[in-house]
Amino acid sequence: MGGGMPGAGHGMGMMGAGMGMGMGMSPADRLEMMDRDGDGRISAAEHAAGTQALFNQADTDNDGNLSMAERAAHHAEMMRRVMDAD
Ligand SMILES: [Ca+2]
Ligand SMILES: [Ca+2]
Repeated sequence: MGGGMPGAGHGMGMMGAGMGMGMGMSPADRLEMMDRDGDGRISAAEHAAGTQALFNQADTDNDGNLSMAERAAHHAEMMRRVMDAD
């Protein structure tokens, strides 16, 4: 992962060493992740950035498109994380 993410200079990735991969994330956690300025609300810009980050995560071959397989894989990964949370 990483590399080739234009404009992702700060924000996601730097915050909190404990979060991310492997931990089950509740929807609230995900919102919190998107809420970069921590005001408890997701602005359009924050939403766009969060969506872009998710897109980049799902676009594993970084061709700028989500194939059916990539979407399925990403969805499965999300489900797996949710299921793993215990
Ligand atoms: Ca906010
Ligand atoms: Ca792709």
